[in-house]
Amino acid sequence: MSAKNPLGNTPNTSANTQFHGLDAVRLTLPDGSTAVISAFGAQVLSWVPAGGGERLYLSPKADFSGKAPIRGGVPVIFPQFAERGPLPRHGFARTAAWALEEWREQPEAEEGGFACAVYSLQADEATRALWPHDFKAELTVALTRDRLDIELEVENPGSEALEFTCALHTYLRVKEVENATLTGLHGSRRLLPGSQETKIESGPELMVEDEVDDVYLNVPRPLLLKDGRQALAIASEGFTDVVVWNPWETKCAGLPDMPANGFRHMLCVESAAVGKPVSVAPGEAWWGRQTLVTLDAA
Ligand code: TA6
Repeated sequence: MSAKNPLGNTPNTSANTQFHGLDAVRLTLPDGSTAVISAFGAQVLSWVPAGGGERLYLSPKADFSGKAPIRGGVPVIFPQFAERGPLPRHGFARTAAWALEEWREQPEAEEGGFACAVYSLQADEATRALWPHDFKAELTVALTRDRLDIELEVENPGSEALEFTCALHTYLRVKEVENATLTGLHGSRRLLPGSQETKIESGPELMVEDEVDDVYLNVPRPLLLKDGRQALAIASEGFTDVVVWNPWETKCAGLPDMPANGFRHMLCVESAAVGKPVSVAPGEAWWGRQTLVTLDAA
């Protein structure tokens, strides 16, 4: 699909492209930072900040057929998180063909430039068959030197309140998950598996040494993921909750689109609205944003 690009398409700048056979946009800044977003799922599949390496985990066994969810990057989970409702697991947005509305770049902007892409998805026969509601969703991905912003906006064009759960299911790449630490969740309430009860997280930092699949409610502050010399700040706006997931060895072995040791190189830290579904009044809109910023040691 071609979309508006007011600045034209010149070498070493952003471009419509193909990624593993899928229509995609590659955002590129003069400082070398890049991000790739596929129209299938409006899924960010790669993010390389200036002077650094890949920061998202994309499984080498991911399915790019355009018929199944892609394992890695940042799947957009909407309008249902996991199995919290009657829809297919994690809803339909991650397997939908989103429309590329626009992409643009301002390479001359201050601090190394700016590029962004905007995708949209609206109710059609297929979504109404699963979820009988009108909606218009927009996913905006903005790249600057050391920062990636991903924003999901959902409008309610209908005449009744629109309720949903959602997440940006971000697969962060780590060198070795057992050496990574995640700070910022202390004092937040963690939902106990299979119940509505919660427990206050008391540890100052989270280390992953086994399977983890936890929902933290109303997380009030940005998180920090440290992984050797790499560090990443993870901030959310609009999304109240955070989900942390690593399948560990046994569950990973049961995932046909993951290599056996894949769990060692990923940690999902998801900005989510899960504990309390989002409710959007007729004619109104909701948005949530996840911001990733590299703070790597020089
Ligand atoms: O967000 C965590 C989670 O809901 C886990 O329970 C885990 O199964 C993961 O998502 C991946 O789900 P998927 O359907 O992509 O295999």
